[in-house]
Amino acid sequence: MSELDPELLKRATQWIREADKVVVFTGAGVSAESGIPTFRQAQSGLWAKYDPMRLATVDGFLRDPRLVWQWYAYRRRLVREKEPNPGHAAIFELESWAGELTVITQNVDGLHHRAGSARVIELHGNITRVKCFEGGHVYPDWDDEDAGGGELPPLCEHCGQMLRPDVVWFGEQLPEGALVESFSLAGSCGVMLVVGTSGKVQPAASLPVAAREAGARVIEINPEPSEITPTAHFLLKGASGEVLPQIVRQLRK
Ligand code: BV8
Repeated sequence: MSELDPELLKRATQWIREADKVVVFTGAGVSAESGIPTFRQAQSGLWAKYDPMRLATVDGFLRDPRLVWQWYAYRRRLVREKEPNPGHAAIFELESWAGELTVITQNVDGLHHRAGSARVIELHGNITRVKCFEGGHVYPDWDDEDAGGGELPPLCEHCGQMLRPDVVWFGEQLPEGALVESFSLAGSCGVMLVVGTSGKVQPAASLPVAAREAGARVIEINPEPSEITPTAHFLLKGASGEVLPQIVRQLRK
């Protein structure tokens, strides 16, 4: 385990203690230690030859609905087999020390909910929820086994349209309410922890900038520098499943 600079660790815990409102903004890196590949890691196996950026679009789905549906069914199975990791658990535990803590996540795997976090804003939707193509009918907690071996994608039982994952694809607007609430929290929090994101996807990646501009203390947790690093007060260089538990241990002292 990489030991963190004790000075930075102390500063992080002091800032968290002093903050009335803390936001933890997460990306795919926080789920890496759960065994869920990050968005930009090369896909493995069957999916290695596909580019997520092309599959996670309306055009990609319309071009080959069956393929895109199967990609998401594969990812739903993967997510259901995996568990939250010590990083998710530490974020849940931070709720005991921070005034009001909200998780704003770009991830669609639902692991923050499963780790017990009380307030989670899912900016890009949730892969275990599906909806009909026009979006009117939603099927929470979709089970691919129940769908049986029928045509893929399945059709909506209410309107007959193709079903699709209830996630935000590239080129699609983020859920209005989630976005407004997230920028309001960024503009009013005392501390924003930015965990496991490359900072490449907009508008989510503008949240740390909004927080810094509004006077928040911004701390990044990532094994590598990212596009967020210039915006952060400092980077705690390491895996979130190792760094976050060290912060919680320090807070317990
Ligand atoms: C929008 C759901 C308005 C799907 C996702 C041209 C046309 C249209 C739009 C655009 C355009 N140019 C730019 C845009 C905007 C576009 C965008 O940002 N493109 C980028 C890529 C150039 N954004 C959009 O389209 C958004 N909508 O703008 O609407 C609009 C509408 C029409 C026209 C114009 C504008 C919608 C974006 C949402 C896309 N959906 N997910 C699915 O999952 O299938 S985003 C997807 O990427 C995931 O949610 C993922 O979380 C997210 C961001 O990536 P990261 O989380 O940062 O993951 P990444 O792999 O990149 O990085 C992992 C990091 O973890 C690394 O830094 C690594 O070092 C670190 N790490 C690794 N291990 C660990 C770790 N950290 C800690 N611990 C570890 N152990």
